[in-house]
Amino acid sequence: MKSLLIALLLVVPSVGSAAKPFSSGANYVGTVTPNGSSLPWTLDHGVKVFHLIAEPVKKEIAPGMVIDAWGYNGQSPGPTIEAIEGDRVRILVTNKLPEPTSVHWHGVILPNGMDGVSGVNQKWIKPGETYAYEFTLKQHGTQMYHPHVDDTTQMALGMEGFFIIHPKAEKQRIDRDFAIFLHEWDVPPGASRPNPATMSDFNVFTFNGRAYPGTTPLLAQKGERVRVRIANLSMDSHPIHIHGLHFVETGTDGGPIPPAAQLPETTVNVPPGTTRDIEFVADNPGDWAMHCHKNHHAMNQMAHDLPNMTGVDQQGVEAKVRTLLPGYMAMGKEGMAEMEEMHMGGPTNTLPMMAGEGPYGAVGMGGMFTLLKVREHLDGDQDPGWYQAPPGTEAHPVERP
Ligand SMILES: [Cu+2]
Repeated sequence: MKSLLIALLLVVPSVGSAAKPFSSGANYVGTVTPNGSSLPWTLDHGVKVFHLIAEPVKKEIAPGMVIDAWGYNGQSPGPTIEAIEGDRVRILVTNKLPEPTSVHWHGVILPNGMDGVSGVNQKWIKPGETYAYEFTLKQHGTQMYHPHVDDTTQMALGMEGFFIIHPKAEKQRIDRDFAIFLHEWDVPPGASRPNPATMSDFNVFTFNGRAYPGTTPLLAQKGERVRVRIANLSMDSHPIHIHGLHFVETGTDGGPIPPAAQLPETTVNVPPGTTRDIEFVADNPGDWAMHCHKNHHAMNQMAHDLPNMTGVDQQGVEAKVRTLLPGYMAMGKEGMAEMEEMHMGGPTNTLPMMAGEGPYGAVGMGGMFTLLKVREHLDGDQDPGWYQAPPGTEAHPVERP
């Protein structure tokens, strides 16, 4: 009986689960979207049916800050769509927004009428309506989905997601497959609604809608081959840097990069409107920083719009300002590192510019920052905690320089 049940479970097409929807029996691992999930599907006469619901979303950026975003199925970015090259897919899109929308399948080769540009390929999906998109996947790689109605508002508020098409069989063994969507927001300190009119002055930078210390680390076991897919529909490019190892860029939303053209790199620039796939062997145990290398993008809100006090002697000013603003603190003369340990109170619903606590003290980061944790052994998806450096392998103070 038990074996019959197991046989049935293997045969019956399963609804995708959040963690690894396609891992059983397939020639590849399912994609993990840290702080997100994959979209479940059902099978209708051989067609994989997905259902996206465009709707307002309460999104926690990190503990202490929730914004009023727009997204899909309660998430921003929306859930990751995973399918296989050759699949016939039907994607139902229900509009629960206060305005019309549509969905464009960025980089997917499909019939013109399925491309989702309102006015050009279809009518608006009005509030309350559901549209069906249906096409056969003729490629594999990392694609995206996003609206093509009122693009600036809808994407600025967080409407976007991965559309990952797995190959029928991976040419290269991949042990872990991660997907990270980049986004930048302008949320005035104390507010909860991002400003969609902002063109260049953003103050909240996120990996899958989370800013450090709200980002979940990426885990890998020593020797595993890891792929990270990175997508960007924001207004700026984001050079994403990983410490402790070298990687190669293996694909874009235009398809795989031939091996002869794969440059070794430590930073991959992800311009707006593109995806980048990188691969590496996790051969160096430790807690490795992974972050945007535009330094202000690895900081939170309060780092922005500050007067430049570096080197300014503020003696005497503090007392004078305190008569107007009780509790005012002069700072910044010797740089801003003191902020890392200060845990200052800001307006409510605002993230401190530098945050996080590590085994050696304040981490002092924010925004697009997370950790890649490489270990000899992992216990499933469980966070292994902080890396314990072997004795004699840490930087240390010395008596006589
Ligand atoms: Cu950046």
